[in-house]
Amino acid sequence: MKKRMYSHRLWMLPAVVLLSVTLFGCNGSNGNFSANSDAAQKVYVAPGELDEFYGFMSGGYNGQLGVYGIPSGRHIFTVPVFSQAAVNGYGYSEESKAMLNTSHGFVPWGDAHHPELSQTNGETDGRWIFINENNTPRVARIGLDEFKTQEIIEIPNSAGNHASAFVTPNTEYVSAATRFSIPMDENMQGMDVPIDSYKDTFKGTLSFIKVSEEGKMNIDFQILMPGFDYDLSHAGKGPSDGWAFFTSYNSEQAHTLLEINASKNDKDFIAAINWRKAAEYARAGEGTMMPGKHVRNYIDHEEGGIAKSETIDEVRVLDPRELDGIVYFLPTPKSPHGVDVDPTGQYIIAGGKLSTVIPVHSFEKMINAIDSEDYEGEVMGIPVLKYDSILHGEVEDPGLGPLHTEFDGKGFAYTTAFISSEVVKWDIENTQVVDRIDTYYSPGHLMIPGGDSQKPDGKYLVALNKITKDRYLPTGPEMFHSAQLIDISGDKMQLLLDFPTEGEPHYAQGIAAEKVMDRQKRFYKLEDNTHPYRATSEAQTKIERDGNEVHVYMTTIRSHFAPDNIEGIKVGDKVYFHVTNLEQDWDVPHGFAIKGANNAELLIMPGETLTLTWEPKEVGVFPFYCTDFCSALHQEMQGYVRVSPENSDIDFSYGTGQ
Ligand code: RUQ
Ligand code: CUA
Repeated sequence: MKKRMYSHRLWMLPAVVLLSVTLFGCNGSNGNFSANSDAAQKVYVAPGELDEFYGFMSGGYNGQLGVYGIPSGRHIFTVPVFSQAAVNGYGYSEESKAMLNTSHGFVPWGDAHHPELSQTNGETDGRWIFINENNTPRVARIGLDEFKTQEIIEIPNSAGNHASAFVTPNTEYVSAATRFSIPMDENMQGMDVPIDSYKDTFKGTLSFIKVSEEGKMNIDFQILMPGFDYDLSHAGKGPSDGWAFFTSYNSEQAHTLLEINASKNDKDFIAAINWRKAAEYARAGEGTMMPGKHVRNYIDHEEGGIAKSETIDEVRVLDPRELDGIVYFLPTPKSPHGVDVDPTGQYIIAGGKLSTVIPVHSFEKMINAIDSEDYEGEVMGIPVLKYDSILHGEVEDPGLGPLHTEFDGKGFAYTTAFISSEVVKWDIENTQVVDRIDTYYSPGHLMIPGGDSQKPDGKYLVALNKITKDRYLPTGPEMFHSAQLIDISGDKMQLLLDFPTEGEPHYAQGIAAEKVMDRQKRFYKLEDNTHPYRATSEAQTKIERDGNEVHVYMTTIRSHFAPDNIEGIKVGDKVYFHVTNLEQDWDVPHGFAIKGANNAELLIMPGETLTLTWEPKEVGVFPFYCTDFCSALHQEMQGYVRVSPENSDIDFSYGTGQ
């Protein structure tokens, strides 16, 4: 736990501040609401009833996306995204393996931070949810019709893809940014540089991924940036639509001991990007095509349902030294972390992290300052605006360590204060704090359904706490993180519920359940199954040999496999079990597992075909069975494969042995 704290957030806070975590962390009351039946009523979703909202929480270092019911806090599902998932064979099955391909080869794990729902006209629309991978820079798109990862694109010229994946109000773009700057030059040849040449050779990039109508992603352009660390982002909306804002820290350009060396400047910057203008430059062929090898993986059930990978070698890079008007720096106190744009699109709010105030920039003032060239200097050709000219106001006494802000759509902002463990509610217009509530403990992000869109549902807030300590039964040194549900419908915030979360949720998103439920796919239609190894009836089941490769076309339906007796397999064969689930009823998946397989089970949805590879190494008879309790005769769903010596000449025989 401690290790995690240091590595994620506390690492840049001075020791004095560290102390205060303990002080503030144990402030007597622990928010025990067990006696509060009012709170209990508000979160009680009676058996058989459904939650009002879906909550999507990043899994952090588990690389997945957690799906929760709000207000009940019930964990409903985990969508595998960047990590292999033994639970259903994602990343193990032949169909899904390619989803984890990268320019570094197959990467079975990822660090997922920021989920972001697609939007139409500034409102969440329930089509997709995007999420970033921090370690091996990638962005994934999950289809909310099937709750499956449908596409993953790698981000080249990036390291630590943290300020990602944030959408523009019509999902024209998903943006991303490198957290760690890296050595860069025109042809990316001189990458073998001394680390202490950082200031001269290291650069940052911001990436804009174009999203097509069907959701397909491609990197439209990158913007070359000074070698700072880029931390978080959000797109403008309403009047500020067409802009995106990225926080940066380490404007000192330190490359060692950042906790000291990157905390020297009084102000770092928010980079304001005129993405619409940049997109015009890109369309006009401006900028240069630079080496930028990256892999794009996608899976489409209408196209066989097998993930495909393609490698793209180049990327368009726009240089603000050559192209005017695409980047401006907004000075912002002290290593800002979060940056959030209020629902009116007029205010840009930074998380002060080490600052004692929350700075609120005015978009209108920013535009005026740009128009009148009211600059205080420039960095790498990027004009730096004057803090005082663009400031709407500063929130005084916002709690210690303000990180992230969300909005209720009623003129209020809610900011997490990591060090003082609280959520602070303030009035955006006059920047006055109006309410505060303790959280247990140390909240990072927070989430209000639709809270970063133009139409928040200002009913609930979820604080995503980094430190759980005493909230749950202890489970050894390892503890899961904790979410806390807070009622924000009235003037005073009210803590309703604690629930544990999996991995480390960074950001989260919420959406009214009906926006998603109406689009649900319940099963795959067998007649639409275009998988090349499908068997859409038992009559189509067969086995084919091609050298030592054996393809078993298998079906499954309550309560048997066809074939369920297979002979003629030999040691040294590579056996592909292509299992089609013939069911056309919602909610009847079948599983498939075989003894000694070096991967995972398959969990096959109705109408779907999935493939498990098995390489028998010894002679014998090996059972396989259904892993998902599918009917009263589930336990009867089993079969045998006979494996003969490598040099035997046993003919194939297979069937249900009737
Ligand atoms: S982070 S606690 Cu988004 Cu990865 Cu702020
Ligand atoms: Cu099919 Cu159990």
